[in-house]
Amino acid sequence: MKTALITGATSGIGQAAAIKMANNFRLILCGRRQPRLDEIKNKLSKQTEVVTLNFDVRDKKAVFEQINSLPENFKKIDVLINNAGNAHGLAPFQDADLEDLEAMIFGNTMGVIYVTKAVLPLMIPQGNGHIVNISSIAGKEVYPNGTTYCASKFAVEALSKGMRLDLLPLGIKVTNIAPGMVETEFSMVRFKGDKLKSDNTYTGFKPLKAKDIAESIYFAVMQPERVQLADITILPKAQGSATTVLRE
Ligand code: NDP
Ligand code: 8X3
Repeated sequence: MKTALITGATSGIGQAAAIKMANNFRLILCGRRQPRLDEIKNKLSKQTEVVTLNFDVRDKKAVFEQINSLPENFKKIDVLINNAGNAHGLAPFQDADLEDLEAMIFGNTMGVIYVTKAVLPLMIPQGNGHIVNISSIAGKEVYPNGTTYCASKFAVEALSKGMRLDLLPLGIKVTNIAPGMVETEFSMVRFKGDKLKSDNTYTGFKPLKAKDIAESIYFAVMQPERVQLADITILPKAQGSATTVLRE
């Protein structure tokens, strides 16, 4: 059975991907909230072998230490899902909190770089593998007040394209998935726990559910070896662009 490492497996898209992929993969599930990691491990261990790793993707040392500490029987990784990430704040660039901007660039962009660099030595020897990077509609379009979140996801888009080129001779496929609005813990994090602002993000239309994105992740990784899905953009039916949403 193949082994998949999923970052951000404690909620939202990453957790839904873990649940979906437990059918066909041994799982390495990563996040910072240990009780959540324990909970999902307990649940999915009935279906497959699961190990958890607790690290902040912004912490280069922790990323490498944790991934290198995997038990020997988990040291061949076939699939990497770079999903961990969040938006922090929604404000004009000139007013945005610098620490929020750092959290997005270091988490959403450097996190993908650190985790991928740590995983590749465990993937390359097999002569094949698959990396799925979770970007966003914010990686395709820049919208007001989202400048640095968008920059962090534009970088993910470039990383996906560049990795696809550089990893080609190594037999490693790269899929970029760019969701529109998905109702997860994302807006609670973006608005720092302000439930009203978070709820308002999703009122008046049907947003995507985390499991909708998990279906596409699973579809991408279950393709025949010869097939490389390069880029998938997934929007709610009511969303036409990053900022165009048809609300009732
Ligand atoms: P959630 O807030 O529900 O989940 C985010 C996940 O990322 C959590 O498991 C969290 O785990 C983990 N995470 C966040 N920051 C870090 C960090 N610094 N180190 C380690 N883990 C981290 O949001 P989503 O499921 O919606 O987001 C998943 C991905 O999808 C993100 O990359 C996001 O940008 C992207 N996305 C989301 C969209 C949406 O509308 N929801 C749309 C497009 C893309 P923990 O807190 O335990 O560390
Ligand atoms: C999350 C979707 O539109 O809030 O990446 O940026 S959006």
